[in-house]
Amino acid sequence: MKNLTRRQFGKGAAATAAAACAGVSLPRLAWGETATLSYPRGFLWGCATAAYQVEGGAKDDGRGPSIWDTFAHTPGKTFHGETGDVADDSYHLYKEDVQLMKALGVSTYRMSISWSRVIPDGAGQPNPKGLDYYNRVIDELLANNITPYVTLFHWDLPQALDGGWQNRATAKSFADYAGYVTKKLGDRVHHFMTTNEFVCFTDLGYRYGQFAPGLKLSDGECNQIRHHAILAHGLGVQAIRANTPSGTQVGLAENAVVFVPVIETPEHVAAARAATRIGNAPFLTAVMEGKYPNEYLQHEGANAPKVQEGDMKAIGSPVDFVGANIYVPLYARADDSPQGFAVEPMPSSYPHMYSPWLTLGPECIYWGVRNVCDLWKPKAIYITENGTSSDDVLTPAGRVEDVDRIMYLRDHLTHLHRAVKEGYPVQGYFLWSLMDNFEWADGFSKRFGLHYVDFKTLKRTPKLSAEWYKDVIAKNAVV
Ligand code: GBH
Repeated sequence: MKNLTRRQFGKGAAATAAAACAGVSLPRLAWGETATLSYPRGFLWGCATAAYQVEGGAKDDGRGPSIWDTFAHTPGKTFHGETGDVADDSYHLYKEDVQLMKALGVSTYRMSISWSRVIPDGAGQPNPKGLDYYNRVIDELLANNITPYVTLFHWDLPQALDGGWQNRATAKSFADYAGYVTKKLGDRVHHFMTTNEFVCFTDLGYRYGQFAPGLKLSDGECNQIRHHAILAHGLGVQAIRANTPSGTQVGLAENAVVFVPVIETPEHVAAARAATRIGNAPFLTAVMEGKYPNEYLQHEGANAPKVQEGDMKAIGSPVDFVGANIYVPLYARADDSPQGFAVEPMPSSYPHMYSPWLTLGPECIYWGVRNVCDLWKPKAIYITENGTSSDDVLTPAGRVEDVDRIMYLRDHLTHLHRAVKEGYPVQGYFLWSLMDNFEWADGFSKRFGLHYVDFKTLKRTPKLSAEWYKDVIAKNAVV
């Protein structure tokens, strides 16, 4: 009798049991050979950071204040009143940071631009010295064969913009800024993301007050702010296209809520997909469909956003890729409700990483990709962030043994491999983060880096997870 191929072997328990009964010897790997999960050739391995979290240099060379400077300097808003005034001082140490990346072997770096460094008042007069910093960083990356992926807005809104995201004019100012910067950088940068994580700079900033500007407005006001945010994205896409060479890839980085089917059966899979569409209605769904789902508008009723002629068309401007920031799952199941799904409450015993919100469930990275691709068929998708905090301790020997971070990353990359293998167009993975940095309201109390940063001396030390990621990149595989 013929040996089963490894593929047939994979077909399941029934085949295996049948083969065992028939006394068939199954092919095995040679001793010492390992069954690694290889990624495709050309898969992009990278790291991510954001301007306010790493740069410091808050007042250098004419940078204007952002709402995060104001918020962090307001007593009681961040952990121990910590601010991004100095952070990792990447403003001065960027060459060292590029060498950290080079040592890891990453081929790409996702960074963001501080709007108020480039246009201190948010609108009007640019500050060439601010732009020069980004020219230097980009040239240094390219000289080291690292491809920059640039986010234009990662929450640090210029303080001077009247009314912030409450003001519709901010969307237009963003588009002007996006057009200006991409025109200057577009000769060397070919991948731009407009905004990072709508919900964080709208709801968390204006509805729940946890993030800058720290307001607690009403649902209706918040819906309008969300609308201005996605409008900024859409007008931004148009401005970038108008100012960059054809072929420039434009997308966004979004932390769409990831719904995982409780059990992988057709009805629960469909429920998770439907939940993805409705659960992200004001953000990614509106962007990908150029329309708010009726369910959302009906649900919000009088609180629904006021939409002007042409807004939805701009919002739905085609993107070249979706960037997905994926950290945590939510579980969905099919039910008899009109919407056809229910979201499971998380039991109090559900495990999490060092940050309480970082609940485990590494299959979220697979379902995040699959739901988005099945719903909207983007041409390309990147994991623009994934990573974890850990209670890292630098030993006297100068080591950080962050085995919990390695566990988290290994599990996620194992599940991401499934998406790649099934043919979803996953082009790359950006690990959050290159180094410990200013973790917003958590200040410096939550470390997400592959490199430990001593925030007094600014010395960077690779953690065990950096060695681990370097090995993944070298093998282009997860073991
Ligand atoms: C991303 O946000 C950000 O893009 C990045 O800047 C950040 O450093 C990184 O992840 C790690 O957090 O304290 O329970 O109120 C991830 C989404 C939204 C997760 C805000 C934490 C606060 C939850 N974040 N959320 S809680």
